[in-house]
Amino acid sequence: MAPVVHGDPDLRRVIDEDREVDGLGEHELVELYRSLVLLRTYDERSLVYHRQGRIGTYAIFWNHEAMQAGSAHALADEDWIFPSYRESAIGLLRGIPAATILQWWRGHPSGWWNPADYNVASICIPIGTHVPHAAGLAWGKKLHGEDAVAIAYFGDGATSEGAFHEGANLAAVMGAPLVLFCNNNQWAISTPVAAQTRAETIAAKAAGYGMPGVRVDGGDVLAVYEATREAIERARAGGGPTLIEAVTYRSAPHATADDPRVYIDLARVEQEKQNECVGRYERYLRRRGILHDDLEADVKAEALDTMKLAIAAAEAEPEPDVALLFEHAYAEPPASFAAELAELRRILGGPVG
Ligand SMILES: Cc1ncc(C[n+]2csc(CCOP(=O)(O)OP(=O)(O)O)c2C)c(N)n1
Ligand SMILES: [Mg+2]
Repeated sequence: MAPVVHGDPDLRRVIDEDREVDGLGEHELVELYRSLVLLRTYDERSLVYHRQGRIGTYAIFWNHEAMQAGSAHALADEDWIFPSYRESAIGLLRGIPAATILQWWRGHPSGWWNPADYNVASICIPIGTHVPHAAGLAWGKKLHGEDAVAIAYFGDGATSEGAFHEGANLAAVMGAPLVLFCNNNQWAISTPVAAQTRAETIAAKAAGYGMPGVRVDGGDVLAVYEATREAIERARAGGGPTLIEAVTYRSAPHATADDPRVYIDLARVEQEKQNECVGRYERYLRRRGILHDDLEADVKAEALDTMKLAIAAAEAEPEPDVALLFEHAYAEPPASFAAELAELRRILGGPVG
């Protein structure tokens, strides 16, 4: 696949064309900015918390915020979100407390939520396995005569998985109200997208399922919003699923356990950083006279406060009992479990029993 460069005519853009988006007034534009900044702050603080040993391995989503906020803002409250690990914090935009998501990355049981409370499914680590879940939920909503739409987020690598194919095909055949949102950051850990598929684009795969496929600049929050809104409207009107390919270039390590310097194009990363999605939107808002220094400072301070309170709340929760490791797998646990739990307690210095 040829590298995506500025001015690529295939990619939908709004910011670089200095267009306006119908239906987005000043209030909505500022709310979108708040969401972008909240996600950026969550991500940057999480990297620090990881380095400080306060959360576990973390999947960085720096410069993926425009794809997440832009698409999430196009949804109605009744619509369902199916995130992958890359969108771990997208639930913030649905009111899930930041402390809950931090607890998820800490492996704490309070890091799980009831999906029906927020219409946000569990964060999916196995690549692509949530695509059939989203297709099934969307189809179910249609069968019940409900208006809700589902959106499933996944990466370029996920489109090589059987689960992606099964979910996309099922959704198309059943006319399920689903948006398949691919963040094409051009890497699946160290596998480049050119080694992932012979298809010219990810969006081109949509033809094989008989659904529309659209390509959008993944660093342009407004273009992502506009493309997703169209896909959602089509789905809600009975037009079935759409595959959206949002194109970007991964400009951070895959996760905190990765060192991409041995495989990534560092010059390209530098180029991406110069044009990262939050700054790009800020410049757009400033050109339109909507953003000024005071507002920017307020929004950033608010997001930082949210994170400070969240990590404090997460760390204030008592450690879960280690017995949890042995629970919920068997109706009748094997006899060896009792001995193993006792040994674990002895090693950890806790109460025996
Ligand atoms: C079924 C499955 N196979 C392998 C892995 C290991 N794995 C974790 S992330 C990843 C790369 C996924 O790349 P992509 O779909 O492009 O998403 P990105 O991480 O770039 O957002 C792989 C192979 C996994 N989590 N699940
Ligand atoms: Mg990828």
